[in-house]
Amino acid sequence: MLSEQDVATYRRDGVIVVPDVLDAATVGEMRRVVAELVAGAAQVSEHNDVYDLEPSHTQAMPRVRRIKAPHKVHGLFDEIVRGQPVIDILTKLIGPGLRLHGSKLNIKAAQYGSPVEWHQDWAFYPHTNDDILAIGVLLDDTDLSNGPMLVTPGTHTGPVWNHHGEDGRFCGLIDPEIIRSEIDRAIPCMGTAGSMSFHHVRALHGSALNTSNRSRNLLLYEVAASDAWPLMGVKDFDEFNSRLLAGPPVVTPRLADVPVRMPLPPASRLGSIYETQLGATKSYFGRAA
Ligand SMILES: O=C(O)CCC(=O)C(=O)O
Repeated sequence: MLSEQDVATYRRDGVIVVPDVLDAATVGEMRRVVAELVAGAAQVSEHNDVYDLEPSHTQAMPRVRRIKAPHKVHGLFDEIVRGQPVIDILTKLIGPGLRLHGSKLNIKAAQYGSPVEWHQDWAFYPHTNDDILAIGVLLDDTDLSNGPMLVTPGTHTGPVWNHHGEDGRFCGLIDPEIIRSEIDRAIPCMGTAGSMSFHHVRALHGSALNTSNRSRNLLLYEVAASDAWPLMGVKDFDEFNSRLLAGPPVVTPRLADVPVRMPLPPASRLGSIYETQLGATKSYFGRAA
């Protein structure tokens, strides 16, 4: 599924899209589960461990911005990331040892799905080395009209930008003024539903408000080489190892010469990237209503 050319492109650009990794039946089943989860938000009036809600959410009209940690919420999402097609691709990009760092399902609904401001994932979870990437599973056909994720090629080998706000706290976004030329070079991750993007943990990316009449749901899995250890520490070693996707537990982290900024002091608003970024005064894409 992944050619040598794809691997070379990933190493050069820090981003690739692999078409049609999942078949239509699997995508259909995932959409059914997502619709069920969104309907379940009618029971909820505030963000909780499962739901991050759109600012305009009401119980009468449930509007979900994100399902947090979907691999813990429904077995199907855990199966997908452990499936052979995904493991084969990951092994070529960052393997052989692999550990799931986390997952999230960004539900960018038609007409109001929230933007995500420009950032590098690396600023949120620095590790001892940067053999880490995020998989973006396209659950909808995605093109320029419905808010694709935008990634700037080559930024995965550049600096880690400041993601702190004027109050000195981590705020999860970069002042757009200082990355204007990188924003201008960004490319959209587009494709048919079932395709997957793979972007390096240091790659600069963001995405606009969805103003189209089609949803743009994106299931993200963050995966690290198993010898990349989080600099913020490991609280529960058994839980840490339960997220291994391939290879044995590792107690000898690999240390690489990588630029690091710690996400400290922590954001004033925690819970999701959307909340964290609200702590900033700057915005490139504008706020959702
Ligand atoms: O949903 C998107 O387009 C961007 C996702 C992202 O960068 C994130 O949630 O960290």
